[in-house]
Amino acid sequence: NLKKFPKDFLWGASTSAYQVEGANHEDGKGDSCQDVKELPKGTAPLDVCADHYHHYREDIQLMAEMGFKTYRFSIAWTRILPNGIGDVNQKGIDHYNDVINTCLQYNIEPLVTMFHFDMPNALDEKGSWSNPESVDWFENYARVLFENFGDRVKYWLTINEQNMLTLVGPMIGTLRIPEGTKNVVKETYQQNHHMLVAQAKAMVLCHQMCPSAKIGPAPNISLVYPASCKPEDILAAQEFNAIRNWLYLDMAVYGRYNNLVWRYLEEHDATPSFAPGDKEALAEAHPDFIGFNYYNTATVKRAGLDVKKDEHADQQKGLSEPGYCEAVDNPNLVKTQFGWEIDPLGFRATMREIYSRYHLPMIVTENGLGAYDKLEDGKVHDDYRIAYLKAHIEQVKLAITDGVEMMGYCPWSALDLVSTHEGIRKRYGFIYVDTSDEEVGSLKRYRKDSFYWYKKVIASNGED
Ligand code: BGP
Repeated sequence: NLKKFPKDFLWGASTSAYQVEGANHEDGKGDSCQDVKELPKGTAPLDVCADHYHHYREDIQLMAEMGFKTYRFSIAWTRILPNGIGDVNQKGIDHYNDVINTCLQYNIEPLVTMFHFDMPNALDEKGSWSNPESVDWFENYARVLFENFGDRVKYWLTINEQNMLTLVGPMIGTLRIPEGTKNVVKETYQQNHHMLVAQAKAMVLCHQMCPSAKIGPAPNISLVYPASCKPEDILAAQEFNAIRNWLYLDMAVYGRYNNLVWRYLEEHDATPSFAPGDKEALAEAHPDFIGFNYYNTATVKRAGLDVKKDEHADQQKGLSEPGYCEAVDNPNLVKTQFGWEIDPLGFRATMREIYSRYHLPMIVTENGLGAYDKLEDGKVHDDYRIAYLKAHIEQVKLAITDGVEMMGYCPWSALDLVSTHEGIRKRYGFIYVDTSDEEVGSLKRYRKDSFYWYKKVIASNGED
């Protein structure tokens, strides 16, 4: 007795500007923190990526062929405002106008992320999110976006994975901790506070300037499991759930800090300072829906102060919290080629939990399998990706049957692009892009097996 996907369910897929566009010095674009960061050895440079900047028409046409109802992409702040603030770059506006119009021409709703890991370098040099002015910088950028694109974009996402920026920002290359910082936790959570207020102001502004548009956050939400049924592990999992997940959604929806997080901040002498007006802005703002990225769950056991944070942890591998918990492998789950656990049932549990806490419509803004794909005779037989996505889509259906309001599903990624730290060899797309970490290839696009499979899924509205 499974319920059906709603008729207007937004099937699509996602990308982000700095990982897909390339052309990062073209048409007046300013540098972002990603353009100047030192890349891990052997990963593709970001000046080409999938060259979506020049291929977007062809790419959107392929998305239309798959039957996409939505395309989630991010706007590069530095194409619009090369220095983050100040002069607007008309060529950047023209570019995204054309991307948006091309989507609309194919009846694809643009789902636009305002900020996906790419702080303008000029603002990075002014301290990035550690500077209290960052709230105004972001609000100003949001205003320019709403002014220029608000007449056509119905769905906005504020900040991609703010929780990952806070937990592993230096690894992603986005959160900057000033040298000599004595209390790193305090500094980190002050920056996090600025992002939260910036997000709140952007939501308020969106509702004022574009009353028919909808806006929401896009954190990475994954349920945290206790490693055992020991009561202390249960408490540890609750605490890490609060630090990893609920802080961000409690703030976006209710405008207040989660009590367990506040206790953690107090213990680290790290409670953020509120500027005048912050409290009001946080209270006034409200999202229309919750966007969230899901790749897998996390599992923790209670641990003492001797536990170390893993400086090299990526977004999904173990994040331990000294004095609180240690990340452990879940022996019940298998892993991808890149060591990420695969947990479709955890996806349903996560959707249930988010909905029962916030009762807002939800859209999956990322979910997917990174793998080494092989192009042979113009084909990519990615049955492993089909299996992963199929298992997760089944869980969306089950969550809908549970009564969760699901608006859409946008796996990562529409086409192959550069991973946050593994190069282009870690591929996620439905569309194969002929290029590698070693050299720029023909950039020709190929339909993977998953392309044809997803097309059928969309055509049958998730019944096939
Ligand atoms: C998310 C990010 C994306 C994307 C994805 C896959 O955390 O929002 O930008 O890259 O993870 O991660 P990775 O590229 O590290 O495999």
